[in-house]
Amino acid sequence: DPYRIDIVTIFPEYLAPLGQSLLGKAAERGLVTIGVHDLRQWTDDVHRTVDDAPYGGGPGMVMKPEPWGRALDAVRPPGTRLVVPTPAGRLFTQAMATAWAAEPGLVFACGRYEGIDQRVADWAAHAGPVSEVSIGDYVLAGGESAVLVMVEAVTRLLPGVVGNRESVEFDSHADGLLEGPAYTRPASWRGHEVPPVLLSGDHAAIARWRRAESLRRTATRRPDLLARAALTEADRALLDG
Ligand code: 6GU
Repeated sequence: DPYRIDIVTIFPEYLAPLGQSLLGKAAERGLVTIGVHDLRQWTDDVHRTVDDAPYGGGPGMVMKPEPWGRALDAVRPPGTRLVVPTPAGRLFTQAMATAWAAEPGLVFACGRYEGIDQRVADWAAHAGPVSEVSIGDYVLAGGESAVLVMVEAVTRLLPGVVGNRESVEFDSHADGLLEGPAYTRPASWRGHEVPPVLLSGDHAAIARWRRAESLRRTATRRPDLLARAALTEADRALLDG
């Protein structure tokens, strides 16, 4: 069966890019099925109201629970993970993308304004796992662009979606480290040279050099990742050297 993704939003047009490029091809090939649903179809008033003022006062509006309850009753297969994008969530990681790609599918609930009434996520836990996640330490106007990011991260891990399996195994973050630099022809360009080891034909030396670049780059740019990475004695020697 194809991997099934359903997205509920008040801005379905925002998800149009999901029909493009890698994902569009995966859908055409029957590897993934994506449904985008307008939350307003589950409103019950003439104004199709989806939000209301927060209890306790304060700025902004909160999304009402009733349309969300009806939407999830309609689109969420029992047991399917519900992902709620929110800047107040746990940080989305490559490890989550890998775990989610091994499940049968996902449902995304996109909030706008000041978020969705908390009882929706709390209630939804009766029917399966619920993940409230953020894609980084900055604030977006809504969850739609975060869903584009997460859907791309998950679907490129599905069997058959990316042609070259190795390009997934050697990704930045796959081993907890950043990838080092990549080069192609010409060997000399505007006074900048390709590192000579890459032209040497010495595969062991190239592998050692790449590991050292990956470690050095991670130490400089993401010391937080390096602190968590499983390093060998050889890695420590490369870092010191
Ligand atoms: Cl998932 N949603 C919103 N609105 N802002 C964010 C975010 C999500 N992740 C980072 N900032």
